[in-house]
Amino acid sequence: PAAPGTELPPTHLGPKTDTPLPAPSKSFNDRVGLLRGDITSLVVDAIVNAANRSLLGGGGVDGAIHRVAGPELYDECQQLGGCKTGSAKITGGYSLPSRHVIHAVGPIYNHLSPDDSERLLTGCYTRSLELAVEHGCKTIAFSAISTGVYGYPSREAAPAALGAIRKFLAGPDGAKLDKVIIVTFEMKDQDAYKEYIPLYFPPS
Ligand code: AR6
Repeated sequence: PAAPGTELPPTHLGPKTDTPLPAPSKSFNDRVGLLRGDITSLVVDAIVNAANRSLLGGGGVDGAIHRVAGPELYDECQQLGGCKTGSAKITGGYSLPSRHVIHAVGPIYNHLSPDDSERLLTGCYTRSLELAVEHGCKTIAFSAISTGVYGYPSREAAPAALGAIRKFLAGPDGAKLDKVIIVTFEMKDQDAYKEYIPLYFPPS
């Protein structure tokens, strides 16, 4: 069993319906957790969507989030005027159990140099964390931005994401967040995070 204090707080996570949510696999310290499952079922202050520049929906996790949130999410997204790659915008969560959705636009891996991709992916994580704090969020759950249709290799995306999260948590606003949850869907991303989380967030 995990050491006391390393479990995800049960009040912050739970299935929306009676579909069982997989148990948190492991939390590597008290503020960063890894979970494999459907991000649309999480009861958190904000979930982070892997969107595109139009912010008007699509496939993958974006499609799943819009399906569960309902048409009001699309209506709000239409007012936002899109979003630049490497940045993010925030909306309400509507019929989702999460209070907000942060729509981050990751890089399309093959369109850019690895350095530019990394800079833009890092920007998605940093901007999402800033937006969460600006809106009073204490708990935030990230999808594995760009690792699906956008083709970012999971073993390169995980360290970029973790580096940005660690830098933010160590920075001036880091204490404002109680929990950052990384939500994976496919084993390749779960495996990458299992490998890298202990390096970026060593167990205390
Ligand atoms: N919960 C959590 N993660 C999920 C879920 C889910 N329900 N469904 C998929 N994933 P992708 P991208 C994971 O392709 O690569 C869309 O069409 C998935 O396994 O959704 O950033 C947008 O509109 C992967 O690890 O996003 C854009 O056009 C991760 O979510 C484009 O795809 C991201 O995969 C963005 O591509």
